[in-house]
Amino acid sequence: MVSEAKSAIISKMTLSVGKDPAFATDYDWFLACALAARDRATLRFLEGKRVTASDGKKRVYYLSLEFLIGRQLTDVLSNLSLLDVFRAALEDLGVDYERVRSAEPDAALGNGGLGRLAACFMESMATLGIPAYGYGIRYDHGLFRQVIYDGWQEEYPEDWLSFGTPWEFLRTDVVFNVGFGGSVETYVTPAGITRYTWHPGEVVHAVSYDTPMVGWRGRSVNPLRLWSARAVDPLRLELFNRGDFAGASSDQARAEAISKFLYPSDETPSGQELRLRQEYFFVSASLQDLLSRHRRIYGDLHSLPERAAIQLNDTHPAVAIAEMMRLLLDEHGLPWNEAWAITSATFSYTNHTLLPEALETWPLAVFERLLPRHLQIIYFINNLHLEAAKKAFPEEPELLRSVSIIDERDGRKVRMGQLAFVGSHAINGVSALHTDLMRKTTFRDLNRIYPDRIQNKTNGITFRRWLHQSNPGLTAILKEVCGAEVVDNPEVIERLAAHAGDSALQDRIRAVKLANKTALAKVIAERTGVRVDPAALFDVQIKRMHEYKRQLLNLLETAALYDAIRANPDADWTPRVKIMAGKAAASYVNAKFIIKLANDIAQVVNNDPAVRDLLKVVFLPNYNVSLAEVIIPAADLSEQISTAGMEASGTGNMKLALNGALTIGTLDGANIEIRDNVGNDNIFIFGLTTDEVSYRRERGITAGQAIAASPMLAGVLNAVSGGRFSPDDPGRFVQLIDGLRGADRYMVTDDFDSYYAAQRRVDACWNSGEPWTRSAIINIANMAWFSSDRTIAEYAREIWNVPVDL
Ligand code: NTF
Repeated sequence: MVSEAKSAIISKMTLSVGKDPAFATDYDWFLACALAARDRATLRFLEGKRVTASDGKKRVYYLSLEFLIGRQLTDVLSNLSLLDVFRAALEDLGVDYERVRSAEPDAALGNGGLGRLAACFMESMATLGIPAYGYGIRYDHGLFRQVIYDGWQEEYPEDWLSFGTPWEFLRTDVVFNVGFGGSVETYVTPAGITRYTWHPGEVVHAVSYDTPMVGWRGRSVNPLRLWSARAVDPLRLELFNRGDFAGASSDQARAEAISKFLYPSDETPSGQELRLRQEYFFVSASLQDLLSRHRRIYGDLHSLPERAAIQLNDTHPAVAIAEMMRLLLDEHGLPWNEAWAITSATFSYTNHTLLPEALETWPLAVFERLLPRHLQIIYFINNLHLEAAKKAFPEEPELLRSVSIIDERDGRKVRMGQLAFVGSHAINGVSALHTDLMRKTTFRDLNRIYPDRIQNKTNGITFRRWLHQSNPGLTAILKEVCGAEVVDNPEVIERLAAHAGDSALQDRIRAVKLANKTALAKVIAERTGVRVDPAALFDVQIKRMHEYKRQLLNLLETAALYDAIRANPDADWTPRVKIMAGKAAASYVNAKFIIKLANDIAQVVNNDPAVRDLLKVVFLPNYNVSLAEVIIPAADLSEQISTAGMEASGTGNMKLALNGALTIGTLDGANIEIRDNVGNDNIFIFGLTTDEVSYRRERGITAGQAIAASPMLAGVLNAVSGGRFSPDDPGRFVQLIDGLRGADRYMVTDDFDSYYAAQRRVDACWNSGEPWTRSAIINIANMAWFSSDRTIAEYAREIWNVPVDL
């Protein structure tokens, strides 16, 4: 096996990379290994496609504008059971696998939770043997690279594709035309039926690239099909010949802009026309592709719902509802009722956020200019939908306003959430609380009209990447204590619980954690210059920077703790390292100030000899999947402190608990289900509940009371806004802190005291040593349910109607 791998790698190095192994760089070795690994996935990949077609198996199509994959080499090798073989082969060649692995750039085609969930789901679908296609955009530039300069975030373009990627196959035969703009022609057939033809004013090509997604033990390999935009005519020769070189390629630039870059903000749509072009571009290509596949295999489109399930990952691909109708009506000549029955039986939609500002809408004028025929179809869908609503609730004209796909308030808009809901047979939230809030708030009225549509599918994470690959030390212990089958069946992790009090096991768990923390300490030193003690409590908050996620609450507590230590340096403090990482959308001013505050606090605290090693503060730049893989196994405490009701689920919370971090968190998103699984004694819950948050919001209760009631809070707000951490610019944080003194939309001040108290419970528990490790073990033992295999099995059974054995 090892010698086979060796010759495969050498052969790729020589004949595909074109390098003499003696002169190969780490990146060359990565390419050679990736190509050799891809070969081993490819046969399975082609076989899977053949079998699915010949057996008439139902396919799942996962439409997502984001796939946050990260590096793939270890994932692919490990899922093909080839990791040890390749490592040994490289060693024989005198090459270090770690360096080869690190040479791969992250595929960062996503912003955060939503995109990472899509990547975990692709892996789980392949693992469960579900025939699935992921459809998305092959962005030339993924999420920006974050550099921290003088404490401020700066954004630089990300370049994962500049040298190509060895994982993909270009499909020169799978190219579709995607139209924009133009006009709609109406005509009446001899049979008296009105028909419509769309004449787009502009057409671009969608070219496809397939990346094989390998399931655990290579059970199946599914394609991730990403579309790249190309101009139909790359050069306008008449302009070129006249010497107008820029003009000659302007069509090309306009077309290719579509797949140039990922929009870098989550939770707040950009509202830009280019974004709508991206959405429609990948949706249209994907639907044309899957319809042509269906027709090739089955002939008739009426059987689509039995053979295909299309999942909309949030509203970003929701225009698919209108595009499917257009294709069925205008291109395939189906009557409206049949087209609608096929569409709504095939689509389902996942909602990932209820933040009001995050719900996607498009001004009618923009929509009509870009997609005139789709707007007609949407009007038609809406008329029928409102008729049905009127019939069901004749006494409630108010209801029509809330369920309408067209928002009639200030400036008419198309609401993508309503469109996705109306066109789908199943709509799901991503945690129990979030789904409950969907029913009660945003989709309350739609839920009354279609009471059986909303269901819950609590998120999950793939244990292959987030446990086996990123934490081999812990995985080895689990195999020994729970049995080697643990890597196939996470449920047996539960066996660990019986040994939670075993001091030998506790010592081993602590030793693995310490080794992981030592590795992280090294990364921290390299990237920030700060030296931290691996024996200290590693307190971690890693996620996108957002006010609702309340990094600011964490930082205010840090500032308060710093003062408390200075005031009483000889008390029995718990040495802590506060570790924070995350990107802010480039235009999100407050989030960028919060990054600056983290860095300013770090400057002051880390250079104050009075606190010695009792407190260190670190902001790690450029948070991405690869950095997460180093931080998560090294965390002791997981910060999940969003305002209750605002974090739809969270998935970092699951990764951290699975790796033995205890959670300090609010009763929000999947934190609630984590608490239910690990038990109240093994988690630090604090803060307002969702009901208390809405009570305050309704009554307009603002920060004044909380500040008046808490001298510590008042003190820390004064310190930060008075320039204590920004002596070079004392007024720097006045506005940020004034936001808390005024509306305090995210109730940072209300939760401050309770958070501070919960942190002191954390200290006490940590100082007691043994109970901490016991709790960590109980956390690990009870996280099996959060495997994305479980989540995907639920989607398969309850939404897609696809057989699955789990
Ligand atoms: C995110 N939503 C939510 O904020 C997270 O709570 C959740 O865990 C993930 O989705 C996955 O479901 C988004 O990223 C977005 F874009 F919808 F706002």
